Amino acid sequence: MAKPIEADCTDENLHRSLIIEIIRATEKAAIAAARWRGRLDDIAADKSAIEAMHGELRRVDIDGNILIGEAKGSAAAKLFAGEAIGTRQGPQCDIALDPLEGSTLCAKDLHNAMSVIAIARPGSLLNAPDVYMEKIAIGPGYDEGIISLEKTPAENLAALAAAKGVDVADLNVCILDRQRHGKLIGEVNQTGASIRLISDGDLAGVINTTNAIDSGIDIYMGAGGAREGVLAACALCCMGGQMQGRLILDSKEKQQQAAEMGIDDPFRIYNLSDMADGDIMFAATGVTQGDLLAGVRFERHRITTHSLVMRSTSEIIRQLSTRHPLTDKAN
Ligand code: VTB
Repeated sequence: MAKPIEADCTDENLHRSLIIEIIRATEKAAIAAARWRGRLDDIAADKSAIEAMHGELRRVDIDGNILIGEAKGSAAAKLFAGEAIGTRQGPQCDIALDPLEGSTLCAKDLHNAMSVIAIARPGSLLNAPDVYMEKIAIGPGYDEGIISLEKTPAENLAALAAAKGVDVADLNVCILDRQRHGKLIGEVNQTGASIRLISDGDLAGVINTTNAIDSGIDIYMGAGGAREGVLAACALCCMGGQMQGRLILDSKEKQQQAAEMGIDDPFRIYNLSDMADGDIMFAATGVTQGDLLAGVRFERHRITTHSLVMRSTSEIIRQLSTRHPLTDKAN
């Protein structure tokens, strides 16, 4: 007989069956969001995704704490950081989630909107405040430490080009298209590297570095949301790669908020393992079409979703295509 989830968890490890539980939640959220694809209403898309993910997660046998979640007062007052989730009948875990990463992408039906959840043992994820984070990331297969937030963009690109055995001009750098990145974009442009400017969705930007051949992205640089930073770290923990992050705490209020969350050095550079460590499970389902994941497909008799589900301890990465009936049935 199968052991109950709690009995098969150790202090370090989650039960592997939780993988299927979290993927159900990203699939449901992605389908709900996809109904709003291209309808120019990011708030409605977000709200639908939140409701759908909440409906699934509350049924899971975990004693879950949402560490990285929706901002309080956001589209639906659910899935916010600090909320307890699950039946409370199972193991304790910390959860990082974004029911709809890239709500503007979804509203405009642009590439790479996705629904995401990461789950970990308590205390193994960075409790990041709702601020920006400066990020740099590359995929797996390079010597540790070849990129660093302490180096200039030109130094980082020269190191990566040398490690790949190519010219800097052969590298492609993914950066969020924002005014705050004017200096960074100028410096990267000066090196001769090409730039993929994205309008939103820097979680996909980081994840895409793990598959440079298909995505064309060699490195991610720039400042995006800190919560997307922690989710990206969870993904790289499972897929391999390197990442550093530094919170941008540029006001007394933000430093105070961070201090209350246990962050005493506002300038600290976090390595991957400082942001996500141990047994991490990560699931993502595509909402719109993406480089890594296809978007939700609505057909006459069914709905098809495409997901990625992985676990750091097993290093197994599954790509899952799921057919759903058009109307909800008991599952
Ligand atoms: C960032 C980025 C996200 O929104 O949070 C961005 O990390 C918000 O940045 O992937 P701005 O305040 O500059 O718009 C996303 O692009 C989408 O949620």
